[in-house]
Amino acid sequence: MANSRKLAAEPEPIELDWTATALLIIDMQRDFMEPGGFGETLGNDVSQLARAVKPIAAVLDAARAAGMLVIHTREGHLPDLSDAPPAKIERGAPSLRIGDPGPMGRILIRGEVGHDIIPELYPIHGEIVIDKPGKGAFYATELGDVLQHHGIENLLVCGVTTEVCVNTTVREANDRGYRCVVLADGCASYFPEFHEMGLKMIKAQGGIFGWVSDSAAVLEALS
Ligand code: TIU
Repeated sequence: MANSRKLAAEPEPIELDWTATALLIIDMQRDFMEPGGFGETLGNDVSQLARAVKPIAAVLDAARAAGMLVIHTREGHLPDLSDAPPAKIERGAPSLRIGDPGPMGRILIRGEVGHDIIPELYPIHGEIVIDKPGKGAFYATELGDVLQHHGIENLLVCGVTTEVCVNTTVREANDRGYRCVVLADGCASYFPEFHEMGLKMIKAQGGIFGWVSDSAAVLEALS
């Protein structure tokens, strides 16, 4: 395979054609990462997610240097909430619901400060940003068309949270035929035990949904 490199991963190393591989960074938004956003209003300790930022930044730098396709996603809704199902808005007992005004603007609404990507990982010119209304990045988005257009077969996946939007997206991608390698230290959850089990679910049964690797392995493979 031209341009292929072996990446250390579980349940086994994987040979990837880097020209057909994209870095997919899931929902590294202020609404999930910082106090006053959607994550905190759900009752979560947002400081649990900070550990993923540096590993993602290192991989993002390497991917940019290698000319790899970089795709960022953002979960959120239109200001009129027409793409937010009542079942999603009504769920649970958050202190602020989707669309309510919070300290970083309206909760999980496109165009608000809280909806945007954290400064450390901010997209640069030429990188793709996919706005998604759901947990999975394929549902009601152009992601499938974008990947097909760029000839992508493999995804390096990182972001938050491990068991929600990362897991949902990896399952969607796996069913669409993409090889998904999830970067363990580039993901995080508000619940450390869900992070651990979320990764185990992906790589169990011979890699039933994909592979699990880490930032150091990607940096090594790209060097
Ligand atoms: N609540 C939670 O863990 N996650 C989400 O609502 N969205 C994402 O994971 N991005």
